[in-house]
Amino acid sequence: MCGIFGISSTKPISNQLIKGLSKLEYRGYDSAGISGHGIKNQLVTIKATGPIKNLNSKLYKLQGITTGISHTRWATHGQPTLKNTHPHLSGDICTVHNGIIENYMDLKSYLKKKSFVFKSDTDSEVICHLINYYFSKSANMQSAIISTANSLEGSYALAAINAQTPHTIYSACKGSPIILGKDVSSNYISSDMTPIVDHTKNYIPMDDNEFSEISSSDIKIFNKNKRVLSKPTKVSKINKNQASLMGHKHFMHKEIYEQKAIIEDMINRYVGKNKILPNIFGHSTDKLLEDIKHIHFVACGTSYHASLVAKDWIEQFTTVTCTAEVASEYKYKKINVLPDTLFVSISQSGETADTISSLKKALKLKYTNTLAICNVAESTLTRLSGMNFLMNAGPEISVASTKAFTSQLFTLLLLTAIISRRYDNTEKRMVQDIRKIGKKIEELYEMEPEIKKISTKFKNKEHTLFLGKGASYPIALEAALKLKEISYIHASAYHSGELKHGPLALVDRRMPVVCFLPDNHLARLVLSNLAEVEARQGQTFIFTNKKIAKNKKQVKVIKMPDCPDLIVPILYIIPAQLLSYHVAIKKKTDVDKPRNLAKSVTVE
Ligand code: F1P
Repeated sequence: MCGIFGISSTKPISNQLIKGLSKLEYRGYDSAGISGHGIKNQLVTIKATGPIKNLNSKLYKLQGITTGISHTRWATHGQPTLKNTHPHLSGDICTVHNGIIENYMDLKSYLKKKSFVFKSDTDSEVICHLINYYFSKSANMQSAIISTANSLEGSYALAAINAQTPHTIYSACKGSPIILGKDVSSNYISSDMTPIVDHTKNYIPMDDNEFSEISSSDIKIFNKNKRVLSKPTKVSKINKNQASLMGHKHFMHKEIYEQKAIIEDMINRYVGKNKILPNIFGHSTDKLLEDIKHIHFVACGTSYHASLVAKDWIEQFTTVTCTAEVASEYKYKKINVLPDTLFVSISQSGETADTISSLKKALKLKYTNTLAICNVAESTLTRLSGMNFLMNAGPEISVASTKAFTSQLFTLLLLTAIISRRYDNTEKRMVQDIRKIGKKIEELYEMEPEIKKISTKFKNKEHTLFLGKGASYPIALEAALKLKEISYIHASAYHSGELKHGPLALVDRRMPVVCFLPDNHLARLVLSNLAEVEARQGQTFIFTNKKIAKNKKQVKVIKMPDCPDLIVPILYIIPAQLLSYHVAIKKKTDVDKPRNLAKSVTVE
């Protein structure tokens, strides 16, 4: 979603701003703009709808600027048009904003009465006029930004420049992140580390209700009382080369193919001969996990699907009870927390607004502790959570999550094994199964040519059904989500036993039905459900092993390698990811940046 990037330097920065904006592209956006101090410090602004490269023809206007702010906008209030594109301008002040201003209508009518003229339909424009209004009273930008923040309800990460106070970028944040990058003769402001690591690894994350003022030589952070805060500078672990295609056509394809190495690396780091290594979730966490009786999982989208698999695993192998909630629901629900309950949030980005506000709510409840399973070290979620587990899967650029999902599953498998330690030999048996994952993934990659062929059958479809049972049901949900996200084909997932309670009405010879059918104690039941589909001539595509495939000659079977049931969810999703990828390629969609979607969903 929206991204902010700004630089104050001693050298010209327009090309660096464009490059930085491109690094934020993966978050999702539909228009972009840049403002900077031009000749005699007057503000110069360029804007374009569509891809960032549309700014290139206007870039000459920013030649020589040394301080500027830029923005990628993902439309919420107002269409993706030029007038709604940030930066917004009011008098001598320019602003960019991420988040949602909930009281913008009230503020707008107040400002209109004070003769401010609104040019956009956005909620964000009020910020610019408010700063201008307060600056006209105090002639002090710090005071103006603090008064503006005091008037705003909702979430914001904002950056501002003022023609009257050149070479300085001001910012404030609440509920939406801002990271400040620190270098020798340049300083940076950004929504995340991705554009900053090209220049420096030194950074300071801003916390809610903090304000900052950066110039090429200085970073000042202060609170609402203008008290200057001394915050430590951190060193980022992000490697700038991780975010390149490495010969693949799309990031999604590259990320699917990274899964084997990521999991093998996690095995090396966390799995001993017969046991998971001690305290992998942090200091003294094994003791904490030994006493846990309940877990509340909270996440969104793909991460939520991972939590559903974890619920199945943990309840199957231990006596710990679990709930898995979508974060946007958890926030608004009455939550009963029993003694010895652990709160677990799961998020690739660590910046998903709903997940962050759920964690904030959880921190006020009587949980034993909070654990965040995340892929981004310097994220808001990891900063707030009591315990953290970093998956270290490397930056995931494709909006449709793949390697983050299997890394989440792997982490949750480790969690299951640690909890199962209380019972006889369970952990040892699990470790033996876990050690097989890497090799099995290798076999899955060999299926790509076959999957590519099958994808032709989906290309012209408008609807598909996905079926699963037990831990394969969340895999059906995730496979359906992948197809929807990147090929725009409607896909619904059902527990296979639920078919006869409604969805069967949709099945005829035109309906593709994809079924995940691992060879386990549930297979017999799923086969009966499939018989109901076949009787109505639905086109079945069954992911199963050789043994079951033998009796299914009349339908399309995609043969999966034999594997222990425990690791089925991690393995079965990978060919489904490849299937969605190839359908999307055939439909010529924008695989890595599907329409209307964002990688970091920073609004609630
Ligand atoms: C949650 C999520 C992703 C999805 C997309 C939008 O993000 O739903 O699963 O692929 O990128 O956001 P996160 O909390 O896991 O970062």
